[in-house]
Amino acid sequence: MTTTAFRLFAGIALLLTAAACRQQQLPSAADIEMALTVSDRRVGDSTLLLAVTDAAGKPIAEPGALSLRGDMDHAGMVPVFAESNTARDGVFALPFTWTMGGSWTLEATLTLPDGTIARQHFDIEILTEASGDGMGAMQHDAHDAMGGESSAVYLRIHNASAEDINIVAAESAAAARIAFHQTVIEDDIARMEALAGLRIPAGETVELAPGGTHIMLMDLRRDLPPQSMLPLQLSCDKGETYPLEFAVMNQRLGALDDAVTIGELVFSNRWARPASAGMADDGAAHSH
Ligand SMILES: [Cu+2]
Repeated sequence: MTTTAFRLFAGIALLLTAAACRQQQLPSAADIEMALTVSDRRVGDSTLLLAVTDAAGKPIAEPGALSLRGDMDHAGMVPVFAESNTARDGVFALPFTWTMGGSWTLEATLTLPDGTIARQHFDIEILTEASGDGMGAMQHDAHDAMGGESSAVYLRIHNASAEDINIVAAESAAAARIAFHQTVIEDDIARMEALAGLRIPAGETVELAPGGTHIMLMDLRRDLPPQSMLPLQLSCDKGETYPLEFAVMNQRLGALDDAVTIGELVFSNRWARPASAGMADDGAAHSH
């Protein structure tokens, strides 16, 4: 066999292999339909049923592995994940915990046995449980009632002095209301608790980070697009003010080279979540 003939033969063999692969019953990613059923749309435990079908609506018997990521539109909430690689008649059943009431986005990523990946998004409105601990419910309502979008601000504060410093106020032209919040997780349910301020102990460093303490911006007066800067001023109970700028970004990857010293405090890793001021006209059942 000449080299050319061999190449031709190898080429045909390759084509045949490709055709054989295509003959499996797996549809391409574009032909996959995912339908979601949620057992409970209230804060707490739920079971998600995700049915995978082909373009003709026929269940895919072996749909491979499914991973789910649930994100809340409330800035600062940690995503919730779930995974399964066992489906019955094309239906995955996954336990899932709604950690907070409000608007959620679920991203379903399906990896078929041949490595094909299909993705689909679902928007789900989760209700805050009416019963339960009154305090938590009240603070929840306060959160849910805010018009427009909110943002959260994070930073690291180091106190270089020998005395504790209490940050008691935050102001910014970008938001009508600003509060210090702490995410409290009880029985896998997260809720926000308002803090009177932030105490920075002498010689210590306090970190505000997603899933923990954050500075919440509510009733935004302007959009906070990624790559913009947000001015925000903190002040302590002795009257000293700390005018700061925060880099607006989706997430902070690694440390930021942004340390500034004002008085006895060193501020670094300053960033804020992107958000749009919005008009709260999305019919999301806000009462005011
Ligand atoms: Cu908050």
